[in-house]
Amino acid sequence: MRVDVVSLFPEFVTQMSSHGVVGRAQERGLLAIHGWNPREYATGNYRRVDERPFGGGPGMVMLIDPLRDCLGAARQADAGPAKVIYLTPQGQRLNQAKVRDLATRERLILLCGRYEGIDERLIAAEVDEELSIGDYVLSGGELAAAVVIDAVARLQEGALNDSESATQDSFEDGLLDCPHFTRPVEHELGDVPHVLMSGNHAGIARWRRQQSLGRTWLRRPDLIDPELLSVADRQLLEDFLAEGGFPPVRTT
Ligand code: 6GU
Repeated sequence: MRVDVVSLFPEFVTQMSSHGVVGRAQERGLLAIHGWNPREYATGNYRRVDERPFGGGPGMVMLIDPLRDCLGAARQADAGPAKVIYLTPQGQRLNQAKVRDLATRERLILLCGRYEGIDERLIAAEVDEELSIGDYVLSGGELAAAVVIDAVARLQEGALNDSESATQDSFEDGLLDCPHFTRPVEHELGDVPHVLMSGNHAGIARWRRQQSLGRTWLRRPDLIDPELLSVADRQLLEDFLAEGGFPPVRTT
C-alpha cells in the first residue's frame, strides 16, 4: 500500500509514522509513505499558500493552485489510481469499519488542511471523501493523517507479529476489548481472575466475551443494541450485570 501525504508539514506525519508498528510495516515493504509540500508548488517571491477569506472573518484559507499542483504531482508519482481523502472535522467520522475499507486500497492520498481550511472549489474538484477522527478541533489534519496511517498499517497482512494479532482488538467485533492481566497472580492491587489460570480455553473465551460485552454495555452503550445480541451474548451480559463486578448503569 502507498500513502501520499499532502501537507504544509509533511515531515510531521512521516516522522510519526517511522516508529513502532507503522515503521516496521514500511521496513517490511508493506507500506510506503511519501510527503508532499504545497509550499514547493507556490509561486512568487513569498510563495504564498494561503489568503484571507472572502466575506471576511478570522483565519486564512489555503489557495487552490499550490494545493492543486502539489496534489497533481502526488497523483502522477505512481501509476495507480488514488482515492483522495481530505482530513477535516466536517468529514464523516472514522471508525474501524472505515479503516478496514481503507486498508484494502492500494493507494491513498491524504490531504491535510491548516488554517481555517481550504478553498471549497478544490475540495469539490479533487477530493473523493472527507474524514474526521472525532468531534473536537485540531489545528490541522496532520495528526488525523497519522491516525489513519497507523490504523490502516496495522491491518496490512504481515504488519503485526503473531502476539499482536489484530483480530482480538477492540472494535474488530464491534465491542470493546476485555481486561488483560500478567504476572504476578497475587498482588496488593488485587488477584488475577482465576479462570484465566484454569487452562480451560472455552471458559477463558467465555469470560473474555462476557467482559467485553459488560464493559461495552457500561462504557459505550451506543455500541450495543440489546435487540441484536444473540441469546448466548444476552445471557452473558445479564450474568455480568447480576454478578455486579461493576455497578450497572443501565438495565434492559
Ligand atoms: Cl481530520 N482535522 C482537524 N483539523 N480537526 C479534527 C479532525 C481533522 N478530526 C477531528 N478534529
